[in-house]
Amino acid sequence: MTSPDGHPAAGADFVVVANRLPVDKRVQPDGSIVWSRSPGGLVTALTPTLATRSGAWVGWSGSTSDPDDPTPDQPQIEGIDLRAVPLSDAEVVDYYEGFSNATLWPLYHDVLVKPEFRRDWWDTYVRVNRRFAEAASKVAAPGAMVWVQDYQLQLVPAMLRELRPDLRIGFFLHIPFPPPELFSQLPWRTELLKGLLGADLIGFHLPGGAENFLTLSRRLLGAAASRDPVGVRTDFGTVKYDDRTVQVGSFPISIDSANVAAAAASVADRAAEIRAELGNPEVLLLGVDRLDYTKGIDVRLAGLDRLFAAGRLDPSKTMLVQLASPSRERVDSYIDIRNRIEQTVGHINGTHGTADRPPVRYLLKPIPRNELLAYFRAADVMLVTPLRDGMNLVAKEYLASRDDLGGALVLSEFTGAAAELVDSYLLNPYDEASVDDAIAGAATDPVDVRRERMAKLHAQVMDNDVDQWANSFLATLAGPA
Ligand code: ADQ
Repeated sequence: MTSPDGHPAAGADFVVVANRLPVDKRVQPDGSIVWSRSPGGLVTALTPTLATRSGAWVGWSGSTSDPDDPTPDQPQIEGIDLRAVPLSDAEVVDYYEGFSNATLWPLYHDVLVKPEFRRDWWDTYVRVNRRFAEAASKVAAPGAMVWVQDYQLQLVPAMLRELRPDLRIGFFLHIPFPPPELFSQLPWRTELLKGLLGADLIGFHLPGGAENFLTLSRRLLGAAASRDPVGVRTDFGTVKYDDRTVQVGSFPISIDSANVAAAAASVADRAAEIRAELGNPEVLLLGVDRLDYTKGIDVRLAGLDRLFAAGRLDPSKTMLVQLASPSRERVDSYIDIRNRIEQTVGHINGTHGTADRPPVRYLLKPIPRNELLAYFRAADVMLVTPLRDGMNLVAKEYLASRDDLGGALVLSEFTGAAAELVDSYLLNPYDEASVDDAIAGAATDPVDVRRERMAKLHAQVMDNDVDQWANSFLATLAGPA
């Protein structure tokens, strides 16, 4: 049933719009397809809200389809109304791998690699964003709340507002929002800002991102933008644009801490087994990342190489396990970083190892959830060394896993997480001495020093979980009661 102006009279009161649906596809040996819920924190955080409010989730299923195919993917899982947005192979190349991950991703991460600015990618980004906006407009009930996620969909808020001015629209950016000098490189910078300003509330992890956004709105659009700080966790400002007032704020994301802590405690035996399988090293270092040039896997490997060479760590007693999950494998800069990492691992093992005991173990594959938690529980030192990262959930997962108060966290200042996790071993990834000192300190400080730090960090993550993040964003979006 539709109302006179074409939108559904009945529909979802709460709609999440994200690049991906929260599902994984498996093709059975007989060719049939099975969908399972993917384990991300976002879906865990939003499931209760989606269930209580008649919610829907709009996104891409992850597999491409022929736009003329009469039977596109229709994934189904229990509890969430999924609305698949189809993408063709060519659109994945131009919208996802191209504009999202070879233009916006490097531009928003300090230009660590040179962003490519291509008109054809931009055109596809616009077209695909419109498709997402149309899908959301069809499923949202009158006056519904819609929450658009992340850098792949920055034009959706304005496109959706044009289709459905009755909606309450929120947007959250999961990656850093860059300083004006970098953002201004983008040939389509004003279009992108206007796209975001279609929202009623725009959220960033940190006040710095919000601040950059306010400055850019003022400079590029001449909008009246002001800052109204009310504390570190909720730092609000407003932009007046197009006869509307848009709220801007910071909402540091977190994880489902209690579930992670309970699941990690239940795999303590497996953690001991992992250490034994690795030959019971005196110090077990761990890295866990999507294989991405922003994550600084090369930074920690170079640090380890120097610490071995200088005799500050003993390669016969120290081991690094680096777990990397493959990511964006067809994008050139990802092929480059993979080659560099594999070469450095070979160099360290060849130089500092013995035939039966290479000091670095490197796995390039996704690790099942409980096994990953067992690794967290087994590690003496967790190495999180990005050159730039919006938040970094691995650091928080590690801390939640350590209710035994064992272990130590080495954390780059260039992560969003560093703003909250001030008791970790902080380092500047651009400063070799700082990298080496942080790793060596975390590996060799007295146990009581490390325990004291871990007690504070564990409590921090247990007290600030993803439910709070979602609730505070949605309460702000809903406005005063
Ligand atoms: P990501 O860049 O993907 O997220 P992150 O926040 O660290 O980075 O989350 C990665 C997730 O993948 C974690 O849940 C981690 O456990 C999992 N993972 C990593 N390596 C794995 C492996 N080898 N096997 C299995 N699982 C693995 C983006 C931003 C971040 C921001 C989040 C959320 O780049 O800065 O924290 O969104 O907003």
